[in-house]
Amino acid sequence: MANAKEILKKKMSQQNYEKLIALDNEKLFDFVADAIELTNPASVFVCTDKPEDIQYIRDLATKNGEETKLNIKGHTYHFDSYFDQARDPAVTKYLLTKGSKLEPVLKHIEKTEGLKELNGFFKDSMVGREMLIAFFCLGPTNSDFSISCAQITDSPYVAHSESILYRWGYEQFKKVGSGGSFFRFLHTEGELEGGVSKNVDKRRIYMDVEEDIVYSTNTQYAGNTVGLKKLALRLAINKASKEDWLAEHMFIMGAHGPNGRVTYFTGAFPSACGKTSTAMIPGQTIVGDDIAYLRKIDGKIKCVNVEKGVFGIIRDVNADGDPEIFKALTNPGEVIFSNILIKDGKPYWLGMEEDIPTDGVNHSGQWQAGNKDAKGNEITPSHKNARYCLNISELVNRDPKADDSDGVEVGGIIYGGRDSDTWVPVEQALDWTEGIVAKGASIESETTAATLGKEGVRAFNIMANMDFLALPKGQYIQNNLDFANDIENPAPIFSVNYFLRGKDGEYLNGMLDKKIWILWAELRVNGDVDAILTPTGWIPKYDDLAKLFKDSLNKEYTQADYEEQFMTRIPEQLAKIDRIEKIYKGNADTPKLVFETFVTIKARLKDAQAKYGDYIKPSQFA
Ligand code: SPV
Ligand code: MN
Repeated sequence: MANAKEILKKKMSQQNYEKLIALDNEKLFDFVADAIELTNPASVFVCTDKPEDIQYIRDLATKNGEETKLNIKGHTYHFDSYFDQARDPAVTKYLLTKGSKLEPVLKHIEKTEGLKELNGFFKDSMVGREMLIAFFCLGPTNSDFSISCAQITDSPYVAHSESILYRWGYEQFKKVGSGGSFFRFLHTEGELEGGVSKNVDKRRIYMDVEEDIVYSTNTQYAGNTVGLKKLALRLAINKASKEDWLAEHMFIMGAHGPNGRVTYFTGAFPSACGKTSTAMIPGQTIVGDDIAYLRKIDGKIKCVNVEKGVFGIIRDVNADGDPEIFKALTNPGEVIFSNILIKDGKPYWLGMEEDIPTDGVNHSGQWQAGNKDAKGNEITPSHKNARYCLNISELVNRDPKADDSDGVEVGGIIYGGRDSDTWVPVEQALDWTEGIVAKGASIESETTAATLGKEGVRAFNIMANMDFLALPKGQYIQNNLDFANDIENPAPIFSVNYFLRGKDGEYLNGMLDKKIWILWAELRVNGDVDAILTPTGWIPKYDDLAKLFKDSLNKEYTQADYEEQFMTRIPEQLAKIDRIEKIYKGNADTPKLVFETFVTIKARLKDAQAKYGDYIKPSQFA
């Protein structure tokens, strides 16, 4: 656009104009000028990395009512509309030009049509409001991993959340150079009623992977609006595929082994399946809890946390189960609570293990115990997907390398899901290929409140990244398989399952047992313990687990518990592989190696079945 600068000058104060112009990037100027023309804001604010600019955003969020201060210093809360409580896959689509190769595999809308629809929603959407332009960096700044981002939004809550969750990126943006590549996000919360998006039926989240732009409208829920989170993950998966690295829905944590040894693990689980609590296991250290980039550097797999904060599920966070987070949530520091119950300036949530008042204010408005919604469903005091947003630097268990621009070396990779009857609590895949195919690419999980729709339905979720795949599944698996090609000793891959149930339907493990599985994996990675070979991988020996339970949790772990938990369940394993194979057979570009791997594992399972029967104790393999 030839006159972008004129448009900017007309709408912006001298000071804000100068902040933008200092970035010397025509593509950015065009993006902003187009957005100004379309949305017609009353004013424009450019946020640099200066603390006073970030403070301006914070203050604006409370001034415009999107956030309200709580009793504890630095704490605020925010409500999303009753109908805007989770990511909405139904209206999250890719903008694709007709004939694009991605059409058959991605939920999409034709680009011209989609842009036209968006224009209708964005047109004059910021009249009377201040447009915020903020810059952040995905991954640490000054790093091979860094991706610069420009976010335009009329929601100070969104910009404030981003300032907690992402490294500030105004200075980093100067490195993009004139016209270079960066991610762009345009968001409007649309018309508001009582401070929340009114027209959530017109919520749209459209992504353009050709231009690296995401548009989001008529929604406030962070998973739909915070551009750098799951929206950028989709752009990054696409970019990574072209550049031979990986963008994953993974935590990163430091597992602390004997003699001060720290081994880093990345792990992918579907939403609300224990990813954050694994990153937060007591006695270990957290690098990140949600999104990781993995790159090969000097023959090693390195990873970084894309974020610097946690947007975590608050349900069941309490002093016993999650002491570090609970401490941060109950002491001064910067925290945004969303969709919890408020009474007398104090937040309450399900599972906090304190008495919850029988009335207060929540995402439904004035609330009383027993209230029902229009569909007759009981309204819980806090929403099941209610969240907290805080900076990892608020946590005492932050890993010292959390912001290291070189990343940390991946010692092991973990895949898990909500599985009541098949996988054992922890198991090491025989090699990289089996890890990628039979663990990561075979994740199934019972659905949760993190996305709209029915809960508790078993759903296939490749690498826990299914919701965010911006490329064909087969190509994504191939990228994962190929990733280790030129690595001498690729990190061992493990599966975990925290949700195994016994015959009576009760969970077989306690919340804290995950610590043992991770510490066992740490010992395995470093060659400190032997394991038992089963048809699906290596499982722990009883004595090693008993020692870990005793030393780390001061718990007696019985042989009987071990045998039930680590039993190989042949019929369930075979049925699972059949389900997964069927999915991949219906997928045009599945690599042959996927099917070959399943054939091999099935043959091993059937051999074992012929020898030992359907349900096999670990000792029978030993
Ligand atoms: C998830 O649902 O996986 C999250 C929260 O991490 S969201 O921002 O909604 O993606
Ligand atoms: Mn997530």
